[in-house]
Amino acid sequence: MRIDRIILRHVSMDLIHPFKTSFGTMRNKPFILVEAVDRDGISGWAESVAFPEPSYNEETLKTNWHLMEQFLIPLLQQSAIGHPNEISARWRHIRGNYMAKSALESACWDLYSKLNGLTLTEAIGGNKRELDVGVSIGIQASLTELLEKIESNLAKGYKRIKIKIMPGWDIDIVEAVRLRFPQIALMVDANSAYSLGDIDRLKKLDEYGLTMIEQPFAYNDMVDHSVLQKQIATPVCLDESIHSSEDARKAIELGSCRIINIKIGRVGGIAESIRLHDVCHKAGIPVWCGGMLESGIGRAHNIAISTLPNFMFPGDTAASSNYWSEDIIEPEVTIQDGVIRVPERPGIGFEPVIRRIRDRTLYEQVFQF
Ligand code: OSB
Ligand code: MG
Repeated sequence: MRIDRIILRHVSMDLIHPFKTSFGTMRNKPFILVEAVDRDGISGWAESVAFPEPSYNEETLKTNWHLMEQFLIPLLQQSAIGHPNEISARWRHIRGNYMAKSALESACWDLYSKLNGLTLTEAIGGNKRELDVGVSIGIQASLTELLEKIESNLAKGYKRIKIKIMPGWDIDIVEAVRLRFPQIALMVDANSAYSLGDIDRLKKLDEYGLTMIEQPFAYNDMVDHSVLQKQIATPVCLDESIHSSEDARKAIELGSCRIINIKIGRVGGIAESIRLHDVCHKAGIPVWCGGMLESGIGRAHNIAISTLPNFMFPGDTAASSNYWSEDIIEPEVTIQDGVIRVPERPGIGFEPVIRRIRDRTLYEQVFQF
């Protein structure tokens, strides 16, 4: 792969509905779009999933830009890249900053796939043609609104409902949802809103037949999660706490979880996501694909990674229309009867629409190779 230039764009998209989690409310989604252009003018695309504030993890849109500009892009400029699997070795000495690394690496995966006439799914080694899809529903202003939202998402076909919880919006809410929808696949995500002192409260969630409880404790904890997992039957799923295949190995050894949510950005890229997937597969720990309110471009990468065999639950890979009045790709991501058809065209399989991207771009910078 001979990269001619990398273009970073600060893009901002308005969400149709505000999305509230235990750490805050998002009304729009500013993010960095990465375009890696090769010498023949072919482009590989990806996005950084870092938010503007360091609330989900310590990264932000600006720290990602800084890392890419000052450290990561210069490392890519040093010499030609063979296979995208080689990329993470170039920045082995740079700690953390997973989302910044992932955005550049993922754009190279798309470019590599296109240059070799492969779908990203084929390049990754995935083999599913269709994926079951779930939806993540933020904290609502009232229980009535939550129940309505669940109802409309079930009508759209989503195969699993995830609701966000936090202290004061948890047991009673889950009980009411269960009463109204006794049979649905239901799970909760706390985004680290609890601590070990809340363990008795969390144990009550065991009564509602939840598919899993995602990240109840601190974003950097594995020990307290293992205490909880030993006391409940519902699987604990780790999200924020896992940044690598090594983290997964340790969490599994400690018994901190029975399921892991993989987000490509959180673990530093596609190559590391595959390694993490493989570690979990060997250990009998199923994984599934989380989401970060991505545009269609990030969503396309999520679809491709979800085709690996140990992705065993519907992902948070909802349709474009769940987030945006107009996405920046053609065709948009659609679901039918709760299923996404994996695209069959080269690379990410969706075409970025330059005009729509330009309309939403606040700032851009070109790095000539
Ligand atoms: O923890 O999975 C999460 C959104 C923002 C930040 C963190 C999370 C989420 C979601 C939404 O759950 C997933 C999506 O629909 O993209
Ligand atoms: Mg989560």
